[in-house]
Amino acid sequence: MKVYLDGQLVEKADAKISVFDHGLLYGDGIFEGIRIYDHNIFRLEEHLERFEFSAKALMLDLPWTRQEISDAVCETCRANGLKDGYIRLIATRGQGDLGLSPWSCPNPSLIVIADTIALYPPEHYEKGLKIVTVPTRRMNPAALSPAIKSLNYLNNIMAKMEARQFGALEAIMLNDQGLVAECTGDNVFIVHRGEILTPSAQQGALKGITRDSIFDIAKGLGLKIAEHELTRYDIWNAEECFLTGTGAEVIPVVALDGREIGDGKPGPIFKQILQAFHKRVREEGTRL
Ligand code: PXG
Repeated sequence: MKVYLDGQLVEKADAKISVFDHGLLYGDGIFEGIRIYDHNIFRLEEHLERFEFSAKALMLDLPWTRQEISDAVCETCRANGLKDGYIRLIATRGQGDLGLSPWSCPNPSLIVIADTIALYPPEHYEKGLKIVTVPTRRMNPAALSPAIKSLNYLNNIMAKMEARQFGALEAIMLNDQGLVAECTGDNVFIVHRGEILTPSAQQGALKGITRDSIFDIAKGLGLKIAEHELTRYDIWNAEECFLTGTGAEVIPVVALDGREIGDGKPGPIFKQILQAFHKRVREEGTRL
């Protein structure tokens, strides 16, 4: 496997970063997870835009143009003959002195890994996930904006570990007001009286790119969809529930905290959305 590292394609074993990189020392850096389907990179422009927004929020000046980053992503996929898979794009603050100050890091590093990812075992896509609510709350935006896809994902990692302690593969994270925000790396949707509802960014949801595409798909199918505050009560009373994310794609949820959702099986709206999603990812995208 070839990894893109600061302008060069190097062997995986040689793809190394300094221990003085502030990405390692402080989690000071940003990332994107991107999918490629049949040589089409799904919503690359949207991922590059969000990457730039994350950088701006961290005052991380990217010394590469959008086109240069896009070229690096495409070049890495081509070099690895990647047809279907997962691309991890990373910018670190770069090598510097000890101490938080980012000003000692003159050169950010750009990394692209083109590989595969499987977030959940395949049977859960058929039968549905049983998830739990965890005590770890989604980051309060007053402390650190959860919209930043930074290299510090400890908030979500804590939630993921708690889910596992409770025997589940995924967790509902509430925001500091107790409203449903999202899962550890996925956005959450419910179906209520036939309408698809999902929390807004204000309620702590990441503006997911898969989430965005679900809005387009639902509108195309003539289904009602809206952002809405959700509590656990709303999930208990939902007809259906599903999660979306680049890694997870679209996956049904059939139980929360030991309670069945709807009839405890993946629902008809989920199935409609999933089918349209699979079609769309092969049709749209940046062709390699
Ligand atoms: N919420 C959070 C906190 C995320 O990190 C999503 C929602 C879904 O957004 P997208 O744009 O992917 O639809 C994410 C995305 C991983 C992994 O390695 C994490 C994400 C994406 C892909 C893989 O666990 N996070």
